[in-house]
Amino acid sequence: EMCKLFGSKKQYVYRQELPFPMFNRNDFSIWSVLKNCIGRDLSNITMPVVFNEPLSFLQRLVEYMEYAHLLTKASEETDPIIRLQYVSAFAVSAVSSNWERLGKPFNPLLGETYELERDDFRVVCEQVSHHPPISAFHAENEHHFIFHGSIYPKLKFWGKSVEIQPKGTVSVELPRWGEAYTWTNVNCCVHNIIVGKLWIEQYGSMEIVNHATGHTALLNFKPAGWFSKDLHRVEGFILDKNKKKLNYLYGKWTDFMKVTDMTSYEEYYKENAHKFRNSDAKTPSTESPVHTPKKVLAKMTSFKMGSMGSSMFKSMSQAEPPESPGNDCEDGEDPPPKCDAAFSIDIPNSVTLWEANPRPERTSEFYQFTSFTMSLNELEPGMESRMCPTDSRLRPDIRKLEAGDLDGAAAEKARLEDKQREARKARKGKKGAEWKSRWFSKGTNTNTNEEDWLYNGGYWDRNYVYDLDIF
Ligand code: CLR
Repeated sequence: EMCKLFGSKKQYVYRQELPFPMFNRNDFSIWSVLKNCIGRDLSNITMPVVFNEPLSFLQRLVEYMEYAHLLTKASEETDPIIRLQYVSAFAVSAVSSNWERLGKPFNPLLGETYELERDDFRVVCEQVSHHPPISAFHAENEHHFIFHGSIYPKLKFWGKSVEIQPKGTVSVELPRWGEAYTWTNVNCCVHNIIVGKLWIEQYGSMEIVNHATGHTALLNFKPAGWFSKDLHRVEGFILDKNKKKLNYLYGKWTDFMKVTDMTSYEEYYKENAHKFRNSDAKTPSTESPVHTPKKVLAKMTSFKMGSMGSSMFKSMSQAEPPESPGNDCEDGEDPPPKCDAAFSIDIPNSVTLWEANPRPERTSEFYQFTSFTMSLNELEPGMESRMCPTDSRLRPDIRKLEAGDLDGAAAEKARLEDKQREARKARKGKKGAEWKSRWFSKGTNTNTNEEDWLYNGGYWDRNYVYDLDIF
């Protein structure tokens, strides 16, 4: 079941701003909320609304689609190596909107849905599980691609940082070529929970597999480490099924991806070895997040924040150097590394696969949203009458935060979460009342043999007659 494209939408200009700028968070301490959660899974923790951004996590997932045209491009290429280059560029572009995004999206309610129709794709999402929180999505383009997956974001608090592991596989299918590609997104880390400026990092390796041909793209999202040269950098290779390197891919997840041939790559690094020397010598490990030594943690938890300034933490942990080398300086604050603008990698014979759109003018007043993100909670004309009644756009708490009503948002959020708890209680022990997702079913991803949530179809028939009342 593929979609009809909607020519009529072409005229519509999506909003570039939100109705109300975000609140200043300086008077609120994330640490005071999280200090009792060290080592715990934060996936379902309730935080004050001031730390939220006016989006549901389902909408945040649809940010994967901003550069969906790259999948159409992939489908239009006749060479499987070039197709994989574009799919890889898409995989990187899909996480580009996370740059400087430090708001927490609202946890979707069980049964919440979200849809988005654009000229070149349409996508439907559903919150299919609450414990653990799992969000499933299915996007399609009539001629070119299907993109689907289910994500369980696992948040772990390590003291100084929150590490986020987006568990779950995502898949791209190119029906024209009978190909399926799969990968898992890299982890991200929010630094400086206790003191300093929050900043976000994505790091680790990502393997994109073409299951039909055995080609893979092996990408490394580099940790910022101590050298600004590596900040946001992604690099890797396209390999054939015998692991022979065919192309070199490089770029930044915030910015662009390029590809070049192996000869140009080898020559460039030979000739420019001096430029890379120090970062080769001391690249910190990518394996573990920023762990705070146990001794320091023990002190921190028994320590009362508030009257005493946060600088106390700094001197305290400085007095207690880590026993083992971690991946940072362990002095309580990791300043967000600055990008070395003078440093660039420009390899001859490169082709640009993807370039990020500039952020809109007033992005910093609006949660650092991209232009695409600005429109995700927009009620487009005529939408209300055709929309599914469980759509995220109808959530009153998100709508209130967007409109600048912080107290109203907090009250609505509490009400909705309460309502969800009551509904769960009412189902408990009742035969035949078990929760059942509507648009997705639990199944096996035939490419990876892992558990996945697969689209049942039917959403776009727009026959929304059921009595689910979650708002
Ligand atoms: C990153 C890209 C992945 C999917 C994914 C899952 C969870 C998201 C994460 C992304 C981005 C960062 C995120 C996280 C959930 C909470 C966290 C939004 C989209 C925010 C930044 C945490 C803020 C709260 C702390 C400051 C305490 O493919």
